[in-house]
Amino acid sequence: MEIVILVAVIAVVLLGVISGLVVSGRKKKAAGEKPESTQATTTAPAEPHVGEEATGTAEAPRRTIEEVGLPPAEAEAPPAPAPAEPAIEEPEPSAGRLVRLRSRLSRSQNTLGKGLLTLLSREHLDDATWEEIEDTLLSADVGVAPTQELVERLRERVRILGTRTPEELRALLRAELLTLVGPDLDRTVHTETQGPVDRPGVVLVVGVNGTGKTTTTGKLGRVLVADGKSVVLGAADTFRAAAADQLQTWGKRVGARTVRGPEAGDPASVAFDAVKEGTEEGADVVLIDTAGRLHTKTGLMDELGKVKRVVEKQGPVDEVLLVLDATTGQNGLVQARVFAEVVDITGIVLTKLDGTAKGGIVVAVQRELGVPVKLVGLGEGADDLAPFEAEAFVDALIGGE
Ligand SMILES: Nc1nc2c(ncn2[C@@H]2O[C@H](COP(=O)(O)OP(=O)(O)O)[C@@H](O)[C@H]2O)c(=O)[nH]1
Ligand SMILES: [Mg+2]
Repeated sequence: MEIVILVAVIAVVLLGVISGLVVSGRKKKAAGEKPESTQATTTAPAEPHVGEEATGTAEAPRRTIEEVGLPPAEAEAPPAPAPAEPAIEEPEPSAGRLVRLRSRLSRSQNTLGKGLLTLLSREHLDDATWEEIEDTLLSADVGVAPTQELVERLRERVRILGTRTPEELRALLRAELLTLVGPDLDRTVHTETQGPVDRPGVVLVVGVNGTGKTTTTGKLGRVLVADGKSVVLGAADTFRAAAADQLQTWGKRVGARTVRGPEAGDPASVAFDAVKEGTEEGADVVLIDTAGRLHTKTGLMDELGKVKRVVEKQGPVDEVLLVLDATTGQNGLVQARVFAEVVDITGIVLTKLDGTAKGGIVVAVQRELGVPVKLVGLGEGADDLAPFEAEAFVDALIGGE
């Protein structure tokens, strides 16, 4: 019996010794510099084959457990900062942007001014030349009625002028184009509440998908923040989650909060909530981005009309901006007409004027709607939205100085 107990004790002691050895072996492996090379400790270092990198670890002098420093404990490291929120940007002020961005405009535009000046400089301005002038204006999207008016006035003034120097012609054309564009129209974007009520100004942004509504809403938010205003964005384009994300991204960059609803939710209720929350938190302006599906006119009418009506339960909408892609020319005018029937447009934003758009569209769309162009988009950059200035625009049309 005692022998049995003795054998058992010996077995237990032996087991303990063996397991102790195994554990210390493992520790050494774990402390090795290259865990992937631990095989080298159990198998003879293989000769590297041709093309293989010799790891060298097998030759490295063994270190004792005391020599091996503990790997820096991750738990002790200061908690990694949450994925860094991008720093809030300080957008540049919007004053004078059109002058600064004029070169973008003139890239595609000044063919109009140059073409007209060349034609007007001809020795004999016969009917054929006047027709050419008319065609030049029409192909620059100026529109039929404004073109005829301009040609008539130019004919009259050139006749009175008699002989004409290039400088005189340039001044004459500049003055007439300016009259056409409307130097005295009120192009203020109304972002302030009318009247004594203390609530945010409300701006509704409408237009066909792809024209640049969300981008414009984001850029306008930046302009307002640069002017020291607090802005709340309403993502009332609820048809695609991506649309709300896109708006939210714009907002985050300048510290403007975005109110959004469930995907496929009711756009009008998101718009309502945005104004309500903006009012509660004392924001200066609420900008509401909408969806612009133009499947059916009645569908659009129902939806946009409802958005506006629902927002108006809390007070009037101060500005309704229609966003038009300037490169779509006459097509844009057709869209403009449809939208104008649905909501009272108070201002036009012409986007993509930096591209192949023709400047005449400014004249045509103002005529069509009787509403001024208030802002122009001159690129995809965050600060590429400029307040429209008639003089700077006409100078860009005529080109050079
Ligand atoms: N070149 C240029 N691209 C623009 C301008 N405004 C918007 N875009 C681009 O047009 C595309 C559609 O814009 P988005 O705001 O999503 O249109 P939405 O569907 O009306 O909301 C995007 O790729 C924008 O970057 C502009 O002024 N110039
Ligand atoms: Mg959009």
